[in-house]
Amino acid sequence: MAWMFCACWFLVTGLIWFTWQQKLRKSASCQQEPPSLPVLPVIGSLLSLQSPFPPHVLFTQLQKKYGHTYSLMMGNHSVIIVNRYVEAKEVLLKKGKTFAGRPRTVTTDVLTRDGKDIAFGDYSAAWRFHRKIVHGALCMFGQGSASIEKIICAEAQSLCSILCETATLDVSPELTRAVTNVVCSLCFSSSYSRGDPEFESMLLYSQGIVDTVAKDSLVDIFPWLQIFPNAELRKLKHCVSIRDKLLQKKYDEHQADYSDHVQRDLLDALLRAKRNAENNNTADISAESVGLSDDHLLMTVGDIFGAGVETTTTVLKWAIIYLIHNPQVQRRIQEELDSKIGGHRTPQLSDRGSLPYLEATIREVLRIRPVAPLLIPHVALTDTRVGDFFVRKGTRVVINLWSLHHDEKEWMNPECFEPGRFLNSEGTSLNIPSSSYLPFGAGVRVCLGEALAKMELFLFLSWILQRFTLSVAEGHSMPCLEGKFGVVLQPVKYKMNARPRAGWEKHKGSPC
Ligand code: PLO
Repeated sequence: MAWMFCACWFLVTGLIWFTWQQKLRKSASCQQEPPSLPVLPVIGSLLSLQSPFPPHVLFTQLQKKYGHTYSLMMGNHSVIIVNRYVEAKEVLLKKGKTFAGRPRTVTTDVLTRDGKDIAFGDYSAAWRFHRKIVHGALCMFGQGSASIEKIICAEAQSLCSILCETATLDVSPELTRAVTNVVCSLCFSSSYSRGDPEFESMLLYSQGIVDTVAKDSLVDIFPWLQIFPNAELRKLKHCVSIRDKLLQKKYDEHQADYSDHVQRDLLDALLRAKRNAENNNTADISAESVGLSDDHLLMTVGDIFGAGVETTTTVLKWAIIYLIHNPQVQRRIQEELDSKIGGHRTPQLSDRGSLPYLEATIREVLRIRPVAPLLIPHVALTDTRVGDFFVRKGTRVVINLWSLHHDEKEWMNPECFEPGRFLNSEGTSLNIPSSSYLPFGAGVRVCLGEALAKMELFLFLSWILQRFTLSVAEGHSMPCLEGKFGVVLQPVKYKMNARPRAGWEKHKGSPC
């Protein structure tokens, strides 16, 4: 009896203390804080987040009750959800540096050796230096480089040959291989052929990581849960260890035959930056202090490799799904390809300006199914404001890109797939009809691979649609339009049919 009394007493005083603390916090700031979802001690707002819908959809719906900017508690972390572009741009662009922090979570720490990468690493001088180097290296080997176009086209050619051989297939592994080979050439000057066991193992570990990392699982909200057996965390650690072995192997090979005189790829460029920093040790910047330790380099290459593969493959899969659902869009792209390129040569990057409908379709795919619908959470590095609301230092800020891209005030029928919305009324030139569109994020943490991704999307889709008409595989249902929520919004597996277009064989004498 006595212990029950004690427990009740603790519970009641605990609750009173908690409510009082919350009130104190609010009144101390004397500032208007965003409306908040109900908060309970320990679990925070978890009960209000129970929903059959994925988080980005739930956060969009919650606006009706709490307004476009509201707050909630994830365990003991305060989180602000931003659903409108005005505030999103304030966070990402106007106050980009103030909001450039990243939260540390259990799963991202496992993936990145405690944030020693660029995507999940916290903001610091070392981070800025590191990012600058990667940006420079990507510029050198990526955008604008004729060789990257050649590499993408070679992969597009080999993908088309496979589509010819096997008309009906789950295209996902082949798309992934094509995209992986582009990133592999860029990072490591290597590529995978069909059935390569290293590639098969990469497919498995990468999916394992996407399934388990950075999706606000309980262990990320309550880190103390790590002390209990946790199957997801075990799977993540296993997949990360396989990935790390692969990265380490590439790293060792590159170090073994590194030369100051030739820069074969991005890893060489990073190694050179590291060596330069080491040689400059007389100055007060050491390789370690500027964030170029072996760990940092490995994790950054892991970022570029992981992001380069998972994001572009995901967009290509969504593009194919929407083309299957909208054969009229597919026909119009093909008409454009026929009239602007014809059947005597294959598409190239310089055709981008003359294929506005295809470009508009790519933009629409990125709008309707953004790769990362909640981006990666930001953290306020000082006390600041979003709109009229006060934001305390350390608050996490989630930009709900899904809300921005489906905002009815900004987009007519946002649920409809309508590439024409990105064209002028004559359909001849491209535009961006609303500011509520940020598929690659914005500001200090904007996606580093945007230019490369756009080149790949354009070339792969134009090559495929010049030769094939895509439809649902016979006997299968239409591919699902709902995504599987995770660090990237992946489509559910589907089977498609690729039918060579009439007349293609006549003109070409190529594999089809
Ligand atoms: C994808 C699985 C890989 O094995 C590891 C990896 C590294 C970088 C991550 C990427 C994953 C998912 C997409 C991310 C990217 C960094 C930036 C990108 C999160 C987890 C996005 C969309 O922001």
